[in-house]
Amino acid sequence: MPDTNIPALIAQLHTILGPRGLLTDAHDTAPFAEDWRKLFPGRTPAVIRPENAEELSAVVKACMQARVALVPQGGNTSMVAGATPDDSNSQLVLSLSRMNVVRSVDPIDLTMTLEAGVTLKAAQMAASDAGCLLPLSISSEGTAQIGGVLATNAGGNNTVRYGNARDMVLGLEVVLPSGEIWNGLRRLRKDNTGYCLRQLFVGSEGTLGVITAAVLKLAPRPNEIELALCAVPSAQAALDLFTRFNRHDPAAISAFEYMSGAGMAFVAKHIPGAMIPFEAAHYALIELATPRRDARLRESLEGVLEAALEDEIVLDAVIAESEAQRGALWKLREEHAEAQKREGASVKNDVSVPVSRVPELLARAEIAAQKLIPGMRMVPFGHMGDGNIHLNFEQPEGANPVEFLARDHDIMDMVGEIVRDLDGSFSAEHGVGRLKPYMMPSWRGGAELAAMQAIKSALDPLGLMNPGKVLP
Ligand code: 2HG
Ligand code: ZN
Repeated sequence: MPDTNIPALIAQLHTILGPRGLLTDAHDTAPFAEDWRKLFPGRTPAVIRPENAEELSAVVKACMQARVALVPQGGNTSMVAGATPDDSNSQLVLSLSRMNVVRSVDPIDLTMTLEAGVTLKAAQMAASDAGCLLPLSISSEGTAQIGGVLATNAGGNNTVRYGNARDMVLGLEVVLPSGEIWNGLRRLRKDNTGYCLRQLFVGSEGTLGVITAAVLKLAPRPNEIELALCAVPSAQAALDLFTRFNRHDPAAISAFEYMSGAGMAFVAKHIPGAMIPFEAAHYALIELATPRRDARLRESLEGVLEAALEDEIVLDAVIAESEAQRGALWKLREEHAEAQKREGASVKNDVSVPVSRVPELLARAEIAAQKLIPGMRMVPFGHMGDGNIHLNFEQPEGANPVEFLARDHDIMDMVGEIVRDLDGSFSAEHGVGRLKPYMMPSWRGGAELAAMQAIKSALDPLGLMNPGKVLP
């Protein structure tokens, strides 16, 4: 007979976890119940903070017995409300933040083994200390944790060269919805032994189990890095510039990002210390990197940019002269989300299209947007080298934010129609979360969604792992 008595369950969890492992005071639990964008305010009776996989296993078994749902959470930086509970006050949050040990870094194998609660930034630093590079970089890396980064298959700024989080995973440890621990922390480059379970959990957004540790693939740490910010006359020119760098030396490109004048203006307005070198309607940020010390990336960069300036594909350019200047230029790009949040209400569209179709996407979206809501401000930015644009819309100046946000599905559907026509995806890197399951039937319906649902029922027959996320 299931026991849905939450106070009794919490008393049981208290015994398993001890006082440090459980938060129940409303003041302490509130930050875990609200998503970063504040789209879906939730409530939870408790936040579970296990110290290791064994504790977590016991917790999952107790919750299963009591038929109480769990919402796994890393750094709580989801853009699609994928890691927060609903407002029923009946789902428990599972925070992995106490499991934060980097267990080893191996510079010969080029791997690192670490626990889910390590922040991405701390993981990058541990890799760097060992002469290696963890080539995954996202705007929220100071807060985002490895478990969440993997569970959502994060993409970010270096995907153009190294792929998404998925491409870095060699092994995983997962606590399954049954409470069993699967130890798949293998660090093999080749391991062809049946279904690739680890890839099933990567991108499952906590709906199939809880990632507790991982083995990640590293790269050698770069010794030469060059970064340029360019003003370009159009999105098409940004694409042409990308093509030129690609033809020159694709192996050197570690990032190729696009920004608009609108987004840069928000950064200038809202982010203290942001210095925009020149005003433009469109920008490209290009990073080249290599572990070689004799690659003369600076010459390469200058050569391509000089030709592009001559052909008026680039209007102006600045090259970072130091690590500090590199940091300052990257900040202009990475603070876009924060600046947009401070400007007011916005509707985000994390979409991807074939790289060659990005300019058409932007042109068509601008026209359709003005038809739908005159005065709505398009703020496109993102990972142009991957065809992944954050095609975000800010409320018209002075508009009522609540009324604007009430139109979110209209805006997302307007963008979706264009993206579908361009053979793109409605979620490139942020995932589906709680915001977008309604889109799954029309985008992934039929055999694909049925297979996903079959996998979900096989692993989580009671539907207690992150319910309401991903699947409709
Ligand atoms: C980024 O690339 C993040 O900065 C956030 O993916 C994008 O705010 C967004 O839409
Ligand atoms: Zn992004």
